[in-house]
Amino acid sequence: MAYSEDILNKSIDPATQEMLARMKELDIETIWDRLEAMQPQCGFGELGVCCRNCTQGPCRIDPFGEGPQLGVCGATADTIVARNLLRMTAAGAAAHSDHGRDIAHTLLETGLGKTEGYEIKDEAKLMALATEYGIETEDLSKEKIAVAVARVAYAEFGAQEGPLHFLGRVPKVRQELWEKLGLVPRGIDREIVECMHRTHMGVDHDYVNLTLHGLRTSIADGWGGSMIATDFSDVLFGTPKPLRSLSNLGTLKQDEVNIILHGHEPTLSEMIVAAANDPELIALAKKYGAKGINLVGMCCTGNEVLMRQGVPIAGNFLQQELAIATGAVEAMIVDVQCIMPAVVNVANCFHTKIISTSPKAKFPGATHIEFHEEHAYTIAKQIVKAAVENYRARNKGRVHIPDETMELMAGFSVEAIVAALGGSLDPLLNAIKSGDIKGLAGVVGCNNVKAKHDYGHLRLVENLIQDNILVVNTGCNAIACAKAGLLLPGAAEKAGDGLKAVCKALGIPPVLHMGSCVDCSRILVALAAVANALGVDISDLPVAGAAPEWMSEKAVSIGSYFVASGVYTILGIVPPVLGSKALTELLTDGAEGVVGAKFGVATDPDEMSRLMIEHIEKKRESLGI
Ligand code: SF4
Ligand code: MSK
Repeated sequence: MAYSEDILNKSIDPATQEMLARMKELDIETIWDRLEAMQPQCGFGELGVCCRNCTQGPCRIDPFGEGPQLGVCGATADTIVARNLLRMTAAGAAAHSDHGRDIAHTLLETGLGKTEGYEIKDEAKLMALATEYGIETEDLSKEKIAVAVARVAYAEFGAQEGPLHFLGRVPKVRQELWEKLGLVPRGIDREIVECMHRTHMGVDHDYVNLTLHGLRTSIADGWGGSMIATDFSDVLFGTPKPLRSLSNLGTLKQDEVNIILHGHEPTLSEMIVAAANDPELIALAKKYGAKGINLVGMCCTGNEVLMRQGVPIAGNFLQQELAIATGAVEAMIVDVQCIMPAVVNVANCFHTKIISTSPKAKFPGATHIEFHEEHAYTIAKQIVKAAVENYRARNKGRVHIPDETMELMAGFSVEAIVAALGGSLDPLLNAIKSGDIKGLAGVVGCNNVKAKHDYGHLRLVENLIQDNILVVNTGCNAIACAKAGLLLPGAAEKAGDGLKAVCKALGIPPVLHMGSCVDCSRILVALAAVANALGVDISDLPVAGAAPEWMSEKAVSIGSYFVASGVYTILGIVPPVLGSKALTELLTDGAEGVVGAKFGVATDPDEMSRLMIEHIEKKRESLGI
């Protein structure tokens, strides 16, 4: 089908193009329409030079040097931009870490026997965590060990002194560097609170000092809250292993009850998966004329249930409204993060129910069925039942599902990668040393309506694999790659000869899906393992990171902890820092002399891959390989 230039400029994904045309035809507003209506967006905000941290403002610095150069209190552009960035880091780290805390809570309650439907699925990982935490496990049941482990993790959030336990996973030389720089986080919550304190009116005005605290806070996220989220989810729901599934909007079914799981946390979604298989509910669906119950995921809750249960993934961030506009969705179940309030407006044009479930995230106009672990399965059944009953309200004449699906292989936890390598990292290290694999790239992050949907993700990843760089990914990048077929072993045909041969020998794709946003922590663990095996720091490795289409504050924290950990990281969307030349220079240049890595910014994915490849080649040269 030929679409207008306007639609082709919005997305390169055929299912998205089709639904954009459909929504135009139905006159339903999308995020792209709202972006257009929002023009021109505030230039001060884009540069990061506006401050409303006290009521003497709002203040903004004139970027052209003609108007005010100081806020009412005397704050400079450097102070204001650095404070704003630190608040973004704090919000991102808080989102990830609060998610981690919730998973620790579920493990605690499960160990205490207070939850319904949960069990400890990966006992080996629980035991490994207990050892890492120094917990004596002899003669203890796995439930008692779970309680002890969860209590140690709980304490990590409120600790007043560091280091966090998982910092023991960081290469020694980097631990020492962080110690020297004062970057070792104390408690996770403490660092986030301190961000808010420092950015309060009249506290920290030194952009370098503010930025260093941003790095420390991000470390508390990556090596703290996010890592707890990942590891504890693995204990409760199982550590992912390679599996096959499907992606894109064509995973919605004409003749079944369609339920979309959207958001970030696996606690509820895992129970919904179980409830959707309940014979009683399937029988009810059949009674109403549906052939069954079809669960699909979206964004990172989707990634969580894809990685562990093989639940198909319907799309990434920019597809949430479009999925509802298929008219085939009985319920979109949402928890926290990346859920646009506008989904309620689109749902109002159809029979779809938006069911919010978290006490932390309510959506005006949605149905709220609050989720609590103590009655997890009962509530999950109630939610699925509401969706099934809503099938009767579906207007079959308005159903329009794009016929787009793509197979994928996901489930590459660090453990799964090591297993695919035959039980040790050696084959990977040898391939890196021989040059068959030039290096590793972590490509992560969101979609952003300001960038052509999925284009930056795919172009960058294709360029990298062509140049024999093995890509690991998470979040919405992984979903973009899934839809384009890059998560299949057959995608090795698109890779350079060296990487192609390695992938074929191991039967793996050249792009390995490692999970949701919090699972960027898996990438950190993998990098630490490679660095330790080579006896070097992470900053010495031929690796680079990128977030081609990022939009969320979580991405600021992720980018920061990658840089703090020694990974050169390129952003495809310019962060709001250009209003401070000094801070921009610190992030994109000076940081390298401090933590051995820096940020890059490139809005063109070809430029982005060029910079990453150049960096990887430079590191190979320094390592003498
Ligand atoms: Fe203006 Fe200073 Fe108040 Fe910010 S803290 S709003 S720069 S007076
Ligand atoms: S869902 S944070 S849009 S990756 Fe994790 Fe996607 Fe970004 Fe949300």
